[in-house]
Amino acid sequence: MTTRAGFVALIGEPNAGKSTLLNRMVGAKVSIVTHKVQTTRARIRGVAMEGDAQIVFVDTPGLFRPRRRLDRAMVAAAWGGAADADVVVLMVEAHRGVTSGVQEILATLADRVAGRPVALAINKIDRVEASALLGLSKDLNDRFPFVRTFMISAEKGYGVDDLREWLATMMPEGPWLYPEDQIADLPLRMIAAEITREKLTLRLHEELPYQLTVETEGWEERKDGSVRIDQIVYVARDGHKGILLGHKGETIKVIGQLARAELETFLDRRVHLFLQVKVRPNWLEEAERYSEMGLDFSDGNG
Ligand SMILES: Nc1nc2c(ncn2[C@@H]2O[C@H](COP(=O)(O)OP(=O)(O)O)[C@@H](O)[C@H]2O)c(=O)[nH]1
Ligand SMILES: [Mg+2]
Repeated sequence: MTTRAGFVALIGEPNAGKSTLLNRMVGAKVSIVTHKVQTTRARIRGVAMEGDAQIVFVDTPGLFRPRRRLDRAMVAAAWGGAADADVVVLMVEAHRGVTSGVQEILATLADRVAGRPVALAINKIDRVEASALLGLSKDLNDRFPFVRTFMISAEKGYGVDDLREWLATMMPEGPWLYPEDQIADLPLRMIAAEITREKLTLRLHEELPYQLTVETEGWEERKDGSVRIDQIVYVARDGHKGILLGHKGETIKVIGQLARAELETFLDRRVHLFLQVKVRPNWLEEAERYSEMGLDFSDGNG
């Protein structure tokens, strides 16, 4: 049997649906998804099998105009993912079309991918009339030599099988990179931190989700088969800590319950989750916080 294996980088503006597509391809939730932009911070890999091919999807933080150090490190991780991949898939939202953000991505895409094939995936086709898609596809293909165009809905699953089958044919011949049953290449402690961060992001408003980070401090397997997980939520300000805790600690309690429930499903066992909130005014400038997120601190120099 000839096996194939390679990397596919999913790139696009924040909220394009990259994490949703990765999760669907993998068949499990390995990357967190929210309706808010810039949810994904690090490069997350998910592994999908298609016939004899192993496709390693690399979810990336969105490409946008970075302002803060964290933003710059995220954008660098995203472009880094594209440069390392065998195939790049640019995701564009059907209902938003060729935004200025998409134009900015297209402006440097050719240089960044250095000859690697780039496919276009017009996503969220469930949100538009079919008749609008042809024009958008033509417009985008006039702007960049995409090797293929797919119309998909990552959320509903439309067109996703076609995309995966085509990607499989594009993978170079070679041995599989991961065991056949592995779906993600992210340490469990990091996935656990991401799950909590998703619940925080969904629950908290405005800037707060972008100003916090979650780290798994302790992971203790217990004799009864359960696991005790200790996590720290770092926030930048006292006021943020207050909001996060809520009246009599109600907010953090609810978030902890939601995160624990999802962790139990994900790990398939009982979980005792302990969340601690710490104020660290400077965490956005601390190298260690970046390595915990899987980002390169120096990429944020700018
Ligand atoms: N209607 C619709 N919504 C989608 C689709 N794919 C993703 N979304 C939603 O778009 C938002 C952003 O998705 P996400 O995967 O986090 O985007 P990312 O920032 O590119 O990783 C979430 O609310 C998703 O549920 C789709 O095909 N159709
Ligand atoms: Mg994402």
